[in-house]
Amino acid sequence: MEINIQKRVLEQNKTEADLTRAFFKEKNVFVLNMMSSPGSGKTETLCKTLGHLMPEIRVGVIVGDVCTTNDADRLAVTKAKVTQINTDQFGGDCHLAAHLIDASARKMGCDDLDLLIVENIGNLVCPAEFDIGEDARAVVLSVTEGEDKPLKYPLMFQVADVAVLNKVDLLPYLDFDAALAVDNMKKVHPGMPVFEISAKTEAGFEPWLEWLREKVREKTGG
Ligand SMILES: Nc1nc2c(ncn2[C@@H]2O[C@H](COP(=O)(O)OP(=O)(O)OP(=O)(O)O)[C@@H](O)[C@H]2O)c(=O)[nH]1
Ligand SMILES: [Mg+2]
Repeated sequence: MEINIQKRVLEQNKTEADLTRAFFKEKNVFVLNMMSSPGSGKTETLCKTLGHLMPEIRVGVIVGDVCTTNDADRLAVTKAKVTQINTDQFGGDCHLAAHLIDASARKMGCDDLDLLIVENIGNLVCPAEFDIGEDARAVVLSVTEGEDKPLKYPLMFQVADVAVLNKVDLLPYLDFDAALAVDNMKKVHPGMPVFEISAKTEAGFEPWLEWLREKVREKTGG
Protein backbone atom coordinates (compact mmCIF):
# COMPACT_ATOMS: atom_id res chain seq x y z
CA MET A 1 0.00 0.00 0.00
CA GLU A 2 2.78 2.45 0.90
CA ILE A 3 4.40 1.80 -2.44
CA ASN A 4 1.14 2.67 -4.23
CA ILE A 5 0.79 5.97 -2.38
CA GLN A 6 4.40 6.87 -3.17
CA LYS A 7 3.77 5.97 -6.81
CA ARG A 8 0.71 8.22 -6.97
CA VAL A 9 2.63 11.14 -5.46
CA LEU A 10 5.35 10.76 -8.07
CA GLU A 11 2.84 10.35 -10.91
CA GLN A 12 0.99 13.51 -9.83
CA ASN A 13 4.31 15.35 -9.61
CA LYS A 14 5.27 14.17 -13.11
CA THR A 15 1.99 15.50 -14.54
CA GLU A 16 2.62 18.88 -12.89
CA ALA A 17 6.28 18.88 -14.02
CA ASP A 18 5.17 18.43 -17.65
CA LEU A 19 3.03 21.58 -17.36
CA THR A 20 5.93 23.48 -15.79
CA ARG A 21 8.26 22.26 -18.56
CA ALA A 22 5.80 23.58 -21.15
CA PHE A 23 5.80 26.98 -19.38
CA PHE A 24 9.63 27.09 -19.45
CA LYS A 25 9.60 26.14 -23.14
CA GLU A 26 7.17 28.94 -23.93
CA LYS A 27 9.41 31.38 -22.02
CA ASN A 28 12.54 30.09 -23.79
CA VAL A 29 14.46 29.74 -20.53
CA PHE A 30 16.97 26.98 -19.74
CA VAL A 31 16.31 25.46 -16.32
CA LEU A 32 18.97 23.74 -14.23
CA ASN A 33 18.10 21.77 -11.09
CA MET A 34 21.10 21.82 -8.74
CA MET A 35 21.16 19.15 -6.06
CA SER A 36 23.49 17.87 -3.34
CA SER A 37 23.85 17.00 0.33
CA PRO A 38 23.55 19.95 2.73
CA GLY A 39 26.69 22.07 2.75
CA SER A 40 28.49 20.73 -0.32
CA GLY A 41 28.62 24.26 -1.71
CA LYS A 42 25.60 24.78 -4.00
CA THR A 43 25.04 28.39 -2.92
CA GLU A 44 28.74 29.27 -2.95
CA THR A 45 29.14 27.74 -6.42
CA LEU A 46 26.09 29.66 -7.65
CA CYS A 47 27.22 32.99 -6.20
CA LYS A 48 30.56 32.69 -8.02
CA THR A 49 29.01 31.25 -11.19
CA LEU A 50 26.49 34.09 -11.53
CA GLY A 51 29.32 36.59 -11.14
CA HIS A 52 30.80 35.20 -14.38
CA LEU A 53 27.62 34.62 -16.38
CA MET A 54 25.79 37.89 -15.69
CA PRO A 55 24.89 40.24 -17.25
CA GLU A 56 25.52 38.54 -20.65
CA ILE A 57 23.22 35.73 -19.50
CA ARG A 58 20.13 36.86 -17.58
CA VAL A 59 19.85 34.55 -14.58
CA GLY A 60 17.16 33.88 -12.00
CA VAL A 61 17.39 31.56 -9.00
CA ILE A 62 14.76 29.71 -7.00
CA VAL A 63 16.31 28.37 -3.82
CA GLY A 64 14.75 25.85 -1.47
CA ASP A 65 15.43 25.33 2.21
CA VAL A 66 13.33 24.03 5.08
CA CYS A 67 13.81 27.31 6.98
CA THR A 68 15.54 30.70 6.63
CA THR A 69 16.22 33.06 3.76
CA ASN A 70 19.99 32.78 4.28
CA ASP A 71 20.70 31.45 0.78
CA ALA A 72 18.40 33.97 -0.95
CA ASP A 73 20.17 36.75 0.97
CA ARG A 74 23.60 35.47 -0.18
CA LEU A 75 22.42 35.09 -3.79
CA ALA A 76 20.75 38.53 -3.87
CA VAL A 77 24.21 40.11 -3.76
CA THR A 78 24.72 38.89 -7.35
CA LYS A 79 21.74 41.05 -8.47
CA ALA A 80 20.06 37.96 -9.94
CA LYS A 81 16.30 37.65 -9.47
CA VAL A 82 16.00 35.36 -6.44
CA THR A 83 13.02 33.62 -4.84
CA GLN A 84 13.31 31.59 -1.63
CA ILE A 85 10.96 28.68 -0.95
CA ASN A 86 10.71 27.43 2.65
CA THR A 87 9.13 24.01 3.01
CA ASP A 88 8.49 24.19 6.76
CA GLN A 89 5.00 25.47 5.88
CA PHE A 90 4.42 22.20 3.95
CA GLY A 91 5.62 19.91 6.72
CA GLY A 92 9.34 20.47 6.11
CA ASP A 93 9.61 18.56 2.84
CA CYS A 94 13.16 17.50 1.98
CA HIS A 95 12.76 18.22 -1.76
CA LEU A 96 11.16 20.77 -4.06
CA ALA A 97 8.09 19.47 -5.91
CA ALA A 98 6.98 20.61 -9.36
CA HIS A 99 3.95 22.59 -8.18
CA LEU A 100 6.16 24.75 -5.93
CA ILE A 101 8.53 25.54 -8.79
CA ASP A 102 5.61 26.23 -11.10
CA ALA A 103 4.03 28.75 -8.71
CA SER A 104 7.36 30.47 -7.93
CA ALA A 105 8.47 30.67 -11.56
CA ARG A 106 5.16 32.13 -12.75
CA LYS A 107 5.13 34.63 -9.87
CA MET A 108 8.72 35.75 -10.44
CA GLY A 109 8.18 35.87 -14.21
CA CYS A 110 10.60 34.34 -16.70
CA ASP A 111 10.21 36.71 -19.69
CA ASP A 112 13.47 38.47 -18.84
CA LEU A 113 15.50 35.31 -18.11
CA ASP A 114 17.78 33.08 -20.21
CA LEU A 115 18.69 30.77 -17.35
CA LEU A 116 16.76 29.73 -14.25
CA ILE A 117 18.69 27.78 -11.65
CA VAL A 118 16.85 25.89 -8.93
CA GLU A 119 18.97 25.24 -5.86
CA ASN A 120 17.18 22.26 -4.41
CA ILE A 121 17.00 21.43 -0.71
CA GLY A 122 20.18 19.85 0.63
CA ASN A 123 19.50 16.12 0.40
CA LEU A 124 21.21 13.41 -1.64
CA VAL A 125 18.11 11.19 -1.94
CA CYS A 126 14.61 12.72 -2.31
CA PRO A 127 15.22 15.57 -4.81
CA ALA A 128 16.48 12.98 -7.33
CA GLU A 129 12.99 11.46 -7.48
CA PHE A 130 11.07 14.68 -8.18
CA ASP A 131 10.95 16.02 -11.72
CA ILE A 132 10.50 19.81 -11.54
CA GLY A 133 10.21 20.46 -15.28
CA GLU A 134 13.92 21.20 -15.59
CA ASP A 135 16.08 20.82 -18.71
CA ALA A 136 19.11 19.46 -16.89
CA ARG A 137 20.26 18.35 -13.46
CA ALA A 138 23.57 19.03 -11.75
CA VAL A 139 24.83 17.22 -8.66
CA VAL A 140 27.47 18.74 -6.41
CA LEU A 141 29.69 16.45 -4.32
CA SER A 142 32.30 17.98 -2.03
CA VAL A 143 35.60 16.47 -1.02
CA THR A 144 34.65 16.27 2.66
CA GLU A 145 31.79 13.84 2.00
CA GLY A 146 33.70 10.64 1.11
CA GLU A 147 34.52 9.00 -2.24
CA ASP A 148 31.85 6.33 -1.81
CA LYS A 149 28.78 8.59 -1.93
CA PRO A 150 28.02 7.96 -5.64
CA LEU A 151 27.94 4.21 -4.87
CA LYS A 152 25.77 4.63 -1.76
CA TYR A 153 23.33 7.13 -3.30
CA PRO A 154 23.42 6.12 -6.98
CA LEU A 155 20.07 7.54 -8.11
CA MET A 156 21.20 11.13 -7.61
CA PHE A 157 24.23 10.55 -9.82
CA GLN A 158 22.26 8.54 -12.39
CA VAL A 159 19.69 11.29 -12.93
CA ALA A 160 22.33 14.04 -13.12
CA ASP A 161 23.51 15.38 -16.48
CA VAL A 162 26.64 16.86 -14.97
CA ALA A 163 28.54 16.58 -11.68
CA VAL A 164 30.67 19.10 -9.85
CA LEU A 165 33.31 17.94 -7.39
CA ASN A 166 33.66 20.98 -5.11
CA LYS A 167 36.08 22.22 -2.44
CA VAL A 168 39.19 20.86 -4.19
CA ASP A 169 41.15 23.61 -2.37
CA LEU A 170 40.82 21.38 0.72
CA LEU A 171 42.42 18.30 -0.90
CA PRO A 172 45.92 18.95 0.55
CA TYR A 173 44.46 18.64 4.06
CA LEU A 174 42.37 15.48 3.51
CA ASP A 175 42.81 11.78 2.66
CA PHE A 176 40.07 12.12 0.02
CA ASP A 177 40.97 10.37 -3.25
CA ALA A 178 39.50 12.66 -5.95
CA ALA A 179 40.29 10.22 -8.80
CA LEU A 180 38.42 7.44 -6.98
CA ALA A 181 35.41 9.75 -6.37
CA VAL A 182 35.31 10.62 -10.08
CA ASP A 183 35.63 6.90 -10.99
CA ASN A 184 32.71 6.11 -8.69
CA MET A 185 30.57 8.78 -10.34
CA LYS A 186 31.43 7.43 -13.78
CA LYS A 187 30.72 3.88 -12.57
CA VAL A 188 27.10 4.77 -11.75
CA HIS A 189 26.74 7.17 -14.69
CA PRO A 190 29.17 6.38 -17.53
CA GLY A 191 29.97 9.37 -19.72
CA MET A 192 28.69 12.04 -17.31
CA PRO A 193 30.92 15.14 -17.37
CA VAL A 194 32.53 15.87 -13.99
CA PHE A 195 34.08 19.26 -13.23
CA GLU A 196 36.54 19.53 -10.34
CA ILE A 197 36.23 23.00 -8.86
CA SER A 198 36.72 25.17 -5.82
CA ALA A 199 33.90 27.63 -5.32
CA LYS A 200 36.16 29.34 -2.82
CA THR A 201 39.13 29.99 -5.13
CA GLU A 202 37.27 29.52 -8.47
CA ALA A 203 39.88 26.94 -9.54
CA GLY A 204 38.55 24.80 -12.41
CA PHE A 205 35.62 27.15 -13.09
CA GLU A 206 36.05 27.77 -16.82
CA PRO A 207 34.96 24.29 -18.12
CA TRP A 208 31.94 24.36 -15.79
CA LEU A 209 30.96 27.86 -16.97
CA GLU A 210 31.41 26.83 -20.61
CA TRP A 211 29.19 23.77 -20.10
CA LEU A 212 26.45 26.05 -18.72
CA ARG A 213 26.85 28.70 -21.44
CA GLU A 214 26.57 26.00 -24.11
CA LYS A 215 23.39 24.57 -22.56
CA VAL A 216 21.80 28.04 -22.44
CA ARG A 217 22.82 28.67 -26.09
CA GLU A 218 21.33 25.31 -27.17
CA LYS A 219 17.97 26.08 -25.55
CA THR A 220 17.59 29.78 -26.21
CA GLY A 221 19.42 29.94 -29.53
CA GLY A 222 21.24 33.01 -28.15
N1 LIG B 1 37.00 25.53 1.49
C1 LIG B 1 35.88 25.63 0.77
N2 LIG B 1 34.71 25.89 1.37
C2 LIG B 1 33.61 25.99 0.60
C3 LIG B 1 33.64 25.82 -0.80
N3 LIG B 1 32.39 25.94 -1.27
C4 LIG B 1 31.60 26.17 -0.21
N4 LIG B 1 32.33 26.21 0.93
C5 LIG B 1 31.84 26.43 2.29
O1 LIG B 1 31.00 25.33 2.66
C6 LIG B 1 29.92 25.78 3.47
C7 LIG B 1 28.61 25.36 2.85
O2 LIG B 1 28.47 26.02 1.59
P1 LIG B 1 27.05 26.36 0.97
O3 LIG B 1 27.30 27.03 -0.33
O4 LIG B 1 26.21 27.05 1.96
O5 LIG B 1 26.47 24.90 0.75
P2 LIG B 1 25.03 24.46 0.23
O6 LIG B 1 25.20 23.22 -0.56
O7 LIG B 1 24.39 25.61 -0.46
O8 LIG B 1 24.27 24.15 1.59
P3 LIG B 1 22.67 23.97 1.82
O9 LIG B 1 21.97 25.02 1.03
O10 LIG B 1 22.51 24.13 3.29
O11 LIG B 1 22.33 22.59 1.35
C8 LIG B 1 30.08 27.30 3.60
O12 LIG B 1 30.76 27.57 4.81
C9 LIG B 1 30.94 27.66 2.40
O13 LIG B 1 31.71 28.84 2.59
C10 LIG B 1 34.91 25.56 -1.42
O14 LIG B 1 35.05 25.40 -2.64
N5 LIG B 1 35.99 25.46 -0.58
MG1 LIG C 1 22.59 26.55 -0.14
